[in-house]
Amino acid sequence: MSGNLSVDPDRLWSAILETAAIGATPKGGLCRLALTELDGEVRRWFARQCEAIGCTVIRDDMGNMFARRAGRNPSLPPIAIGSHLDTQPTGGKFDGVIGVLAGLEVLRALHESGVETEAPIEVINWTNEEGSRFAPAMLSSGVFAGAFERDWAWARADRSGIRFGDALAEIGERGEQACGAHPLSAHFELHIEQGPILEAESRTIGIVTGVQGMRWYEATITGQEGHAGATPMRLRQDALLATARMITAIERIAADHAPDAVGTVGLIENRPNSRNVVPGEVFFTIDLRHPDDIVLEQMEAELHTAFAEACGPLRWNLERVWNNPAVRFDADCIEAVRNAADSLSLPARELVSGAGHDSAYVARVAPTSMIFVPCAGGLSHNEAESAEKDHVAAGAQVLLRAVLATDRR
Ligand code: HGY
Ligand code: MN
Ligand code: MN
Ligand code: MN
Repeated sequence: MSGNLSVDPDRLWSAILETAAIGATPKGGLCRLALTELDGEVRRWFARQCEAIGCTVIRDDMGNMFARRAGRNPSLPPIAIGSHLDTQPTGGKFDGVIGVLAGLEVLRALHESGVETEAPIEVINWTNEEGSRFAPAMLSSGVFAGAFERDWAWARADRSGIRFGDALAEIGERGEQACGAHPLSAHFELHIEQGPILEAESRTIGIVTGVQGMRWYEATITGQEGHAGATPMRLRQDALLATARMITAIERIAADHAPDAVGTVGLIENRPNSRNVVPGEVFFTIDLRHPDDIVLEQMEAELHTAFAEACGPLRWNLERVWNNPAVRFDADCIEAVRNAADSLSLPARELVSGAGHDSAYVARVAPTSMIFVPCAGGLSHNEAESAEKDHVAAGAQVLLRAVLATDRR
C-alpha cells in the first residue's frame, strides 16, 4: 500500500506560496526573522495545518516545534523530518521552508491514504536556523544536540539588545518541554542546494553526505575619530581603512585555500558613521568555511596574522563566537535517500553541503541525512531565490520514500 504512496505536487506548491505571503518583500522574497511576530504567524499556521490532520504539536523551551503523527508502536522514537521557517532579512521563499512543508505534505499524504507507519513520524520546525538575528546559526537544533546550553542560548541578543529567551516568550512560542528531551530514530531534511552544482549538471536530487566546517567571528577595530578635513592622512587612525585591509586579507586567505575555502564579511557597523568624521571604531563579522577542519584551523591562524598587519597601531579584538566542525551523515540514511532517488529514476549525485543546516547538529544525536534539489542559478540568501515545482515535488517524493524505507527497516 505505501509503495505507491505519492505526495501531491500542487498542494505542496500552494503551501509554499501561502507561507510566502507571511513576511513577503516587495522584490518577491521573504523577511521573516526568527522570533518576530511574522515568525510567530507562520508557526501558528504550521501548527494549525498539522493539528487539522490529527497530529499533536508541542514546542520545547527553545521553541522547536514537533508535529507528531502516531505510529503503530508508540514506544519507537519518531522518524523526523526537519528544517526551518525563519529566513534571512532578504531571504527567499524556499530556504528551509520546503523542508518543513515537504514534511507537512508527507503527513498529509499518509493521513489521506490511511497508511499506518510503525514508528511515529515527526515534522520539526527548528527555531532560529539562520542565525541572522540571533547568532550563531542553528542555535536551537544545537541546544537539542547538546552543543549549546539552553541558558546560554536564551541570553543571545540581537543587535538591538533583545535576548532570544525574551523574544521567544514575547511571541508565545516557548514550550514547557526541555529542549533535547526526546530521541529520534532518524532525521531527514529536504533543502534547496543553495549552490550551482545540481543545476549545472541537470541533476534533480542531491544525496547529501555531510556539511562542511564553519566558524563565525566577531571583530572590533578601534582607531581614533577625527575631523575629515583637518586631520592629515599620516596622522589618522582610521578604523574603517584597517577594516578594508582586513576584508581583502580575508579574500586572500580564502584564495590561498582555493577551491573549497570561503570567507565572508557580511555584517559591518562603522562608528560614528558620519560622512565628515574619520571612523574611530568598526564592528564586523567574519564567516569562514571549509570541508576540512584542519584547513579551517590554518585559516584562523592566518586571520590573526592579517589583523596584526592590517591594524598597525590600532587596537583590534577578534572573538570566535561559533565553531561548527565538518559533519559526515549516517550511511543508512544516505543509502535510503540514494535508493529512493534510484527507485524514481531521478538523476542524482552525492555532494557535501556548503551551507549550514540543522541536520549538521541533529546528526550528533540521531542518524541523519539530507536531500537537495536545485535552485535557479544556485542563488540563495537572495530575494530572487527560486526553485522549480517539479524539482520540489521530486524531493518531497524522495523524502517520503526514504522515511517509509527507514520505517520498514
Ligand atoms: O549560514 C548558513 O549556512 C545557514 O544558511 N544558516
Ligand atoms: Mn536553510
Ligand atoms: Mn539560510
Ligand atoms: Mn539550514
